[in-house]
Amino acid sequence: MMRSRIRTHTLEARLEISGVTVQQQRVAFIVSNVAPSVTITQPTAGRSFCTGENVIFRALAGDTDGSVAESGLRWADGAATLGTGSQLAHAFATPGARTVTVTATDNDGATRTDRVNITVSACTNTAPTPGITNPPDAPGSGSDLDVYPSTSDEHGVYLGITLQGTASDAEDGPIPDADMIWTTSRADLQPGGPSSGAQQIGTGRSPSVRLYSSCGYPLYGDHTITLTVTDSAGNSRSMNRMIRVNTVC
Ligand SMILES: [Ca+2]
Ligand SMILES: [Ca+2]
Repeated sequence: MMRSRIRTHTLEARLEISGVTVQQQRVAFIVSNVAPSVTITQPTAGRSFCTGENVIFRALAGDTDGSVAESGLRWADGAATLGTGSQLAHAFATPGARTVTVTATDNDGATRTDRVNITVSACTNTAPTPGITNPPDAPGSGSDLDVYPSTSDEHGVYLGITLQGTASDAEDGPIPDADMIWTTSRADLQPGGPSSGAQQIGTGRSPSVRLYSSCGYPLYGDHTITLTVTDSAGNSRSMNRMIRVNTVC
């Protein structure tokens, strides 16, 4: 959903001879303001949560001819405002299907909205809790990690990183490494696996991975890294980090 704004400007031309105006013309023209972009990066669509559980919402916004302030990102559940900012924690009190929207408003008042559908249930066996300690969270910035690596191999420029995660569950205790799955959103950049969408890059608490980059605009090497942990009852939860792997093209 997008709403743009236009601004009207007036250009005036005047021909004067010896201080006397002999011709004068005004031209009105319209400059459009490009609407901002906004994408919900967390949670992924279709996820289910328990009542009373803190759900972390994250969004990435941009504007090619202006800017979107933190206060310009407004989260809502239907008509009810949940809060503002690029990251928001909210616990739903009642079960049911929810469509959560985030609306980005740029410095000229144009808006764009993204939405995510989630389900809130009254859980009996609670879901496990994932955590990512490397890279650490950097709320408010475009990426949690933004690097220009000098390492490369036959597949291109890559960042070598040891991801660090945690996972615990109220009923199970620590989650086994095999039930901690790491993926990247950029299968198109990674060797092997599928050519688009998400690709698994590791398992466990500290997988060492290579994240590749690209010269292709506008995505470059923007990886959304997701840790998904699953308990013995089949409940799963995810957490994301944004890693930008730049390359000089
Ligand atoms: Ca704009
Ligand atoms: Ca559990």
